[in-house]
Amino acid sequence: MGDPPEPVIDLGDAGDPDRTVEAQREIDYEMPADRLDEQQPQCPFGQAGSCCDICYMGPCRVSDDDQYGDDRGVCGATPGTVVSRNLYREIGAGVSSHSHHARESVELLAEIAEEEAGDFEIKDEQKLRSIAEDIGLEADGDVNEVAKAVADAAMDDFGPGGETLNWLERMPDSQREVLDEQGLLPLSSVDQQAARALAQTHKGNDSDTGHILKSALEAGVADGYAGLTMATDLQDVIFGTPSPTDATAHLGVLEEDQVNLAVHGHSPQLSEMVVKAAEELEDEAREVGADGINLVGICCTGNELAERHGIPMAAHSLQSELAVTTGALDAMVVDIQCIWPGISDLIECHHTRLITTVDYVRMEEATHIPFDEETAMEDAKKLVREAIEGYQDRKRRQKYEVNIPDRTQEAMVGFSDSAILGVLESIDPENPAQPIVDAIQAGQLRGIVGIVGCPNPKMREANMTEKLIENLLAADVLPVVTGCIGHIMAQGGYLDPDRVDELAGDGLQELLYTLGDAAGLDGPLPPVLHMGSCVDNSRIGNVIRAISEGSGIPVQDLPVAASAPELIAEKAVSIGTWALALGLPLHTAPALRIEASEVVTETLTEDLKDITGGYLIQDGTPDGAAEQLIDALDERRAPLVDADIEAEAGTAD
Ligand code: BF8
Repeated sequence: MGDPPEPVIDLGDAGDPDRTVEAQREIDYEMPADRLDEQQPQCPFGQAGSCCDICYMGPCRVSDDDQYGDDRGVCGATPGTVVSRNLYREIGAGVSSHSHHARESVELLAEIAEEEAGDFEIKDEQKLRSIAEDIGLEADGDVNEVAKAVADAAMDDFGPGGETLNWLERMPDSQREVLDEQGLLPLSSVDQQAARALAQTHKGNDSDTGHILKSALEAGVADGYAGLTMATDLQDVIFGTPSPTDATAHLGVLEEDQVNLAVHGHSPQLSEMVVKAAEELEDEAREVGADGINLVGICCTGNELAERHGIPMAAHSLQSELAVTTGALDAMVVDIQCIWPGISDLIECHHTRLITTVDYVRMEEATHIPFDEETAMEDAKKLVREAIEGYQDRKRRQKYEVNIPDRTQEAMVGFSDSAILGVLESIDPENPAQPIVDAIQAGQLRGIVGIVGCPNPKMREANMTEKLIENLLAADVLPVVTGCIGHIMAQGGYLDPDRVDELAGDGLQELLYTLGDAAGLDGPLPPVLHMGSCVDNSRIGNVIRAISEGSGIPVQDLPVAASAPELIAEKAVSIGTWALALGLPLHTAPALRIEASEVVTETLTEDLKDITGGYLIQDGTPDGAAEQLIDALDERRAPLVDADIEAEAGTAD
């Protein structure tokens, strides 16, 4: 690490003169940004959330604002009904995706406990025991028995279960009490909660805007705990809890003379086994003339592999097609979520082998090789061998020149909640929350913002994420990032400790040096902390919980906020809803699709403050968003600083 990187240029920009992009144009394949242009003007009714297409009397356009439609649908639905119903459906899709993801880890843990999981094992026994304790189970004793009890409790959260989700025990106490008082705790089965989103919003069911929004919030809470937190918890138990490690980012990590194999998606079950298989088959690659196997990660799988193994982070999801256009990628193995269908078209013109592995995720033009936990190593080897054959194809009949961009950037990744709390604990072993509270009261730290989510071609050209984060850093706000934002940050050099002096305000600089020292680094922590994949947003929730419970300050009084500055996915909307339920100010860009309803807009931007403490900020500019987020942090910070001044005055008396 060291030299500042070149100015951030995004390979997804239509105007980018990058050679790889030129290669893409040669084959007359459109870039995401080109396709976005083709879609202009995009439907204003859809963007305002006014379009109701859930029955065949429509589609209707229903809005409080004349420009987006009439004031009633054919069935008499109001703008509030239509907008809240649309939003709830998005959240329902998000909670379905995340809880399904979590469930796979639950099933795997159950198999490990029964010693039926072949090549998988428990890597972090301590974390297993601490989860068991946290959710009220017996944490001592035989490790397989504890694992079985934890897996059973997790599986309960998918079935009829008890009164509420077991995993809600992982929520900060103060906020769980708030939600309980407000009647906002989710159903005891996350599967039911996801199905409820569809049943409740079917034509002719719930039309009460307030009630629909309440259910939507509950679904967000279910996502936060029986989706994100459960997934991260069990993944850490099975694959190990990340700690700070170095990784290299950007498409330049591809190697012309090696077998290049990209794993793309979200599930560590698959990618972790591919790591082992690639190590075992290194000789087979050499036998066909390659210098070795170069395993790289794309999107959240990229984050998962980087944070646990330092494996190169080749691309965020918006750059996944570009990885193929380099002509150097021999196989792309995908599992679940965020896999762009455009890749299918693209591989018709390239030697790259596109392989799907999960039954419910298929792609035209892809080969399907099922990945099964019971035959995991065997399956993973098949995948690696596909890549080795792909390499041979490339060397035999490369139609397009290999064109790997000359761009790489070093990054420090892997700041799991345990790693961060460990650093704080080394400063104050009695109370790890105290160093953060002290830094807030001393004016070193203005607040923390979790910056999460995706790279959206609508916002990429403006470098929305980078500029927002630069504004926050300069104002002594610490950004912690996950998901594809992690890739954007890694590629832009924001995860490089050497850039602290350049990017962070004076107070934050001091804090990062103190923390770096406590972490035993030879310098500061990086200006932006990479906390993992999108399910690892739960790690941000865990740090907030530890600070809140350790300091006795309720979550909604802490100067902490969330932002999805380039939101794309329904999953990101449900994560944002969880943040609102957790009591955080939440910024999104593009704006959530609620403009057509004054009631929904007012509820989420204002009224919610008195219900959960959270509220929505919508701003599509990095300066405006930063200003609003900083104002939100200052509003929460002021009473803490005043309390400190009063305490000091009291001591002086
Ligand atoms: O779950 S950040 S584009 S890869 S949705 Fe998808 Fe968005 Fe990337 Fe990970 Ni998250």
